[in-house]
Amino acid sequence: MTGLFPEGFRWGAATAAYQIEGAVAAGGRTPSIWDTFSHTPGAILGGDTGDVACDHYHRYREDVALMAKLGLADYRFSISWTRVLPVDGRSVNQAGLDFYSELVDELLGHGVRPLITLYHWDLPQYLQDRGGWTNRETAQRFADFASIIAERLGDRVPSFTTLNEPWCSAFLGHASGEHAPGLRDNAAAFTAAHHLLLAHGLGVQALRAGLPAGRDVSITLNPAVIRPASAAQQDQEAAELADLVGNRVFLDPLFHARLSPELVAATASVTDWAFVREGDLGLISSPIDFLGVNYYTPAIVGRAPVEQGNPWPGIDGVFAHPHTDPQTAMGWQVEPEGLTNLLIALSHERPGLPMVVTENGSAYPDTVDAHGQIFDGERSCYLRAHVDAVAAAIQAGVDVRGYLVWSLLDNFEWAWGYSQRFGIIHVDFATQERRLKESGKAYAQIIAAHGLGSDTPDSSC
Ligand code: IFM
Repeated sequence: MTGLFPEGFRWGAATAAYQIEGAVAAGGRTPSIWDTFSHTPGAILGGDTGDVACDHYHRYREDVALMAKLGLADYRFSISWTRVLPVDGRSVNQAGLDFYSELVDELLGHGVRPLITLYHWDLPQYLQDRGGWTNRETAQRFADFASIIAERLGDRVPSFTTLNEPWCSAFLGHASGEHAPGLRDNAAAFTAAHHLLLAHGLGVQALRAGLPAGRDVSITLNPAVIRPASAAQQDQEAAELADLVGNRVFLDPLFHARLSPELVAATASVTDWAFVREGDLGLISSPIDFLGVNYYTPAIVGRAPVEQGNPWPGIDGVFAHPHTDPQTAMGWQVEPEGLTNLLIALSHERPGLPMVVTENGSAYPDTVDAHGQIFDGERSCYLRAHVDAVAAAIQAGVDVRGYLVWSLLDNFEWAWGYSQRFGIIHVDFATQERRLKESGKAYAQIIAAHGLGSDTPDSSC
């Protein structure tokens, strides 16, 4: 497909602070919940931590030069909250701000537009010590943080995202315990989900108040593309429940200023939703400029537990089933049409709201050959197929404004540690050497052709 991407469509790449920065004690930074969690024995595969990660904190100039070489128009990164507010959430740490300010200048100097995500999961540990996202006060603290970033970086940064994938923060962090802070408490997960949304709403207000005119404000979700494991009634029911807990929990407050009555009924034995106060839903549904959409794979769910299937976080009696081939190294089914369908469905959810694919990518076990080359054909194929899927959504009339590949660099993949490589740039974690993978070259061609042009052959896909 070619010629299907509108003129202003933007190509980029995404990362997150804890996954790449390292330098966890540099410049006055203090621990976040991910520092604590990754140092908890048994929490992370191989005992890995983000202590060093890609050492991007010290190597950002090299990384920005690579972005420019790829031809990226946009670079989405997140801010480490405890670099900027290391102690009490109020005294600003100039050294932390300087790092991001210099990064922004470096990007602009290379013609790459900086897109900031305020919260990509690394809550200050000092806030977790007071209840974290189960404490309503955390939402206000987030808004304070948003004001500071708007004031200090808003002069040069055109686009701000409040939260990345609040489903993961709420449900992987508080229900399944796979992510920091590692709780297994369904009630806490719903409380956290609401306070994250409240943080978003207060954050939107703070950003609008502190930013110059013309800046974009958004949130990034990872809506679940859910399919029942079979046509059986009980699996259909499982899919409906997973949709409530995976999607409606965020979409209804954000886009319809209401709680889903079906969700409230389905969770009646877990929570009474008393943490939702008057005025909250109005704040949460504050207008945004675009919706960030992250997509990797569909979710197949059923009522019966299956071998290698995990319980669906947040609700009892629903199980995620293992995926069928083709799969990535994460065991995630490759299904590009899931992205097309998701974008179409979201365009009906909130007609007129533009979207940006803020993350999409794949992990494969790369090898570096004797010449230092990484032939990651599967990743290139995944990339092409998903770019095509975005083109199909645009052709169907969806207003998609950009595509950001996950990820720029191989990095710390949360509970999976360094075992999973998502980068289009290979990182040797022993030497920190960066090498452009074949998929990186393929992406550079896609960017140069503004889509899948004739100079981006399908190779062996
Ligand atoms: O690495 C993560 C990222 O931090 C959030 N979205 C999904 C990616 C792959 O798991």
